[in-house]
Amino acid sequence: MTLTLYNFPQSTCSQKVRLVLWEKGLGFEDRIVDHKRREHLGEAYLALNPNGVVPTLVHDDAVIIDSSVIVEYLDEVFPETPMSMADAVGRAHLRKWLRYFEEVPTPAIRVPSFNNYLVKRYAALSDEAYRRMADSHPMRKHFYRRLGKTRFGDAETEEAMDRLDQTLERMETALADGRPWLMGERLTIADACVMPTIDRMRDMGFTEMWRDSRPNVAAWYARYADRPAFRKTYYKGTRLTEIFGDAA
Ligand SMILES: N[C@@H](CCC(=O)N[C@@H](CS)C(=O)NCC(=O)O)C(=O)O
Repeated sequence: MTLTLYNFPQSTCSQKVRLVLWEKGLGFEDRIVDHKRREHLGEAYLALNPNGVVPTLVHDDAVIIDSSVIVEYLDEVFPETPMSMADAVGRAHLRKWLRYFEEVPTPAIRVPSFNNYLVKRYAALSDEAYRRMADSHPMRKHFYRRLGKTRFGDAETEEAMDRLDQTLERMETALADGRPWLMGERLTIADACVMPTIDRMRDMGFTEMWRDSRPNVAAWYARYADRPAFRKTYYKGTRLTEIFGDAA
């Protein structure tokens, strides 16, 4: 049995999957995709993942794409150390979190990440080269066009921060009454799917959004950060501040 994860060290979507692989004790080949060389947009990678994004999991001959799909797949195929719920109602509630994360915080976190750090990658490009870069993305063309080489507009930035704030508020409520994890006593893929967003916020200096005002979220972060799977996922070089230095 072989598992290969094509991923970027700093990508939140990749971090979701690494958290789950490590938590479940699954050995995998950590195949770093070379962003600088645009490997994720090359023919060989697009044959695996036509969306031109990471992560992609290859399990023996099966190619599985999309981080939330991958973590559900891993939990189904490798049921030891379960990270889902035993009953159908519990699984429905868990999936409700996954869909919410995909709809609300996952797109939102990209906005400050690009505004403050990732946009630096494109500063040296001419407008024409930037346009070509944007248009080469099968799934992110319009995203890069909106980013426009500098930053997203104020309205989009404010909306993103509001969405992140709502996510923290929902988490704070779900973690009330001493519940250690979003689904209660068990650490599930729901926790793994939102952790990279919260960790990215921490990395970008947004901790004041929960440090004093949302103690359940603060305790949840500290609890998760103490796990071996977390430390293995966030090895040196996986945070934006380590790569890009000060905010743009
Ligand atoms: N829905 C996809 C989204 C994946 C995604 O957006 N990946 C980003 C990194 S987090 C990416 O590969 N971006 C490539 C680029 O912007 O060039 C998933 O969850 O796997």
